[in-house]
Amino acid sequence: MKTIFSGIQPSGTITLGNYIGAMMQFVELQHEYTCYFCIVDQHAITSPQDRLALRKNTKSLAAMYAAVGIDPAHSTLFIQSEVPAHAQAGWMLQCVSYIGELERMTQFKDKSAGKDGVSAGLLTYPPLMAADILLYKTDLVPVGEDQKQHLELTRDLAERFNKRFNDIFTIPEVRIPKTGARIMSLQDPLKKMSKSDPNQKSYISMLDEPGQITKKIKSAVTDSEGIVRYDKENKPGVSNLLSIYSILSGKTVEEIETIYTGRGYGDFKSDLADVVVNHIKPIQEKYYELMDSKELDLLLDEGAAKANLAAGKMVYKMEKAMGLGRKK
Ligand code: ATP
Ligand code: LTN
Repeated sequence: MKTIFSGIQPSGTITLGNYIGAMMQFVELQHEYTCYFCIVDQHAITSPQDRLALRKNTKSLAAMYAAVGIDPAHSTLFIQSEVPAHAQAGWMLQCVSYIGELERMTQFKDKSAGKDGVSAGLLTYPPLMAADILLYKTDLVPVGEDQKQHLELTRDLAERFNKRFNDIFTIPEVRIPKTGARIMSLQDPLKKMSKSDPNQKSYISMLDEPGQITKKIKSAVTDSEGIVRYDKENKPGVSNLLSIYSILSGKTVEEIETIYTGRGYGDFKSDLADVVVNHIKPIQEKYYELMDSKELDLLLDEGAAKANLAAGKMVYKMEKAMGLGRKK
């Protein structure tokens, strides 16, 4: 069986963008692959985090992974900082990365733009991500569109390491969903929906209550044409809502356009709110059940044990290849 690895940062509550772009793929793929899903808390601290909030978000993300359907019978779910091999491999891969290529990463440019006190960790974020992936001999990495560049760098680093030291890494492929790879902000449809956006109206959290969801969708930015029609270039707001509607309802965009012919945005938005609420409701129920149980800790303990075993072996190989310590 081929292997999948993916990670999500516990940097806030999961959004509908994370769910559609990443988690929906995970659930679908877990039956066909050996899967590792990670809560990348070491990536989250590349931007300032409140200690208690980070802990809470870490547990919450674990519960959300399980609530959407990540099944421990098929997938290994674990916390990055509980597997020291990630930091060890991350350091080794930093030493084969060039500062120039890290400075060219658009996520680094976006997150550091205009900020004082940008951490060195924000710059060296990609080699840690490469470590996450390469430690497990990963074949496929399901992510949203925004992570494509990081995946290209991961492949470059793996090839460079293989050539320079020893041929130990599998070169991973990226998997980006055909639709929903980039769910946009409800307030600025030219920006991606992001859980660390200071404007809460810009995203739907997977834990929002029905009333909040309806309010956020009703205030989503559209245009003045008044026609429900997919046109990403000229109607980015409506097109984004159409994508969400289509993915969560299983109807094609054309079918939805037909339903709303001759009707305004009001009806469309109100039905979309129902679609989102009905889709999220069972996930939320499962989530709250898990948050109250001891199941999560057991699941994460088991996940960390399995991940440590696999990742420890690869760190050994990396250190040996580079000549670290006394490994022969
Ligand atoms: P942050 O805002 O803290 O940087 P984020 O919301 O962008 O976080 P990540 O933890 O960086 O989320 O991403 C987790 C996964 O969700 C990644 O695979 C990423 O590609 C995907 N993802 C994030 N935002 C979106 C989006 N708006 N549409 C589709 N996929 C997304
Ligand atoms: N960089 C990713 C999160 C992430 C990840 C990974 C994704 C960290 N390590 C390994 C896939 C594979 C992000 O910001 N979304």
